[in-house]
Amino acid sequence: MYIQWYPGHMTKAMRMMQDSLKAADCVIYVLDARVINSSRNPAFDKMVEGMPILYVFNKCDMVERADVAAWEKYYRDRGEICVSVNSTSPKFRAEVISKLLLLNKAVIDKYASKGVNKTVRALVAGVPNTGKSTLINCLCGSKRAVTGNRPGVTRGKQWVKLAANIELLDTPGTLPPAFEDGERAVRLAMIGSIKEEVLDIAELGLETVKFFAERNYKPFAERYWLEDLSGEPLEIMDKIAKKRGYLLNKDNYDYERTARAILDDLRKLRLGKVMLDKAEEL
Ligand SMILES: Nc1nc2c(ncn2[C@@H]2O[C@H](COP(=O)(O)OP(=O)(O)OP(=O)(O)O)[C@@H](O)[C@H]2O)c(=O)[nH]1
Ligand SMILES: [Mg+2]
Repeated sequence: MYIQWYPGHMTKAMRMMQDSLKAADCVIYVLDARVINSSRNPAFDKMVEGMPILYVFNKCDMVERADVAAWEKYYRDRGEICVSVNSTSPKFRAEVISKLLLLNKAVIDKYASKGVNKTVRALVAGVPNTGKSTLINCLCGSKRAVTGNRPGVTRGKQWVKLAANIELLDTPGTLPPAFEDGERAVRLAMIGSIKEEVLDIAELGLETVKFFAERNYKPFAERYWLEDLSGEPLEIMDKIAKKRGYLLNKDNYDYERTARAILDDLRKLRLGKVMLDKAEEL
């Protein structure tokens, strides 16, 4: 599936990011727990090389604990600092703040030795809709940043004071200027990080069916009363449309409606807690 969005818009966003990074001591890189690999942006990775980075696996309430634990191990084995959170709950606040301070310990201590109380400035980044603004609100304990369940909510930039010695910068979600890997784009589209306007929903639905069929994922078959997931993805899509009665007319199935139903089920966890990128598949 070929997905094309506005590269110009993203290039501008990345330029803005580069600018903001000059004022930042470190980065909070928010990854969606369902797509920990696909929600990394290779262009951004390059930009922040060498900076202290706290990886936040957000929306961990949407995946199984064991699946996200495998990713935590993968990151820790590589010497990275990461934390799994659900930003809609205040209970992860203290852990994120303590990891952030740990990440910046060297610089804080260096300033402290000169009697200076260093303010740590963290730039919060990630692909659209990963929960960057929600995380900031969670950390601040109040609604400081605008949030919403669609990509492209945050537009401008603003430093927010979290504590006497920590400031956070919310940034608009950014996608790589071009996708070298179609699979990455499809997975981001599946979870809702890519604007609908640039997507062929029926085709995305078909890719979603293919994803589950390739894994012979039982809860998917059960949800749509399918005996099995054999056959071509289009045949499976036909069966789902037929069972649901999604018809355009008596001879044609309504693929768009079928696709929307499948995507909605996936995003609302009616297919279970699905981790799309598994650590062991890397
Ligand atoms: N289940 C769940 N939902 C979350 C979590 N964090 C954020 N959300 C929801 O995800 C949606 C997107 O959150 P935002 O904070 O606006 O995301 P963002 O990364 O700032 O998005 P952009 O500004 O568009 O790039 C909202 O509907 C949030 O309520 C989480 O940990 N778990
Ligand atoms: Mg935002």
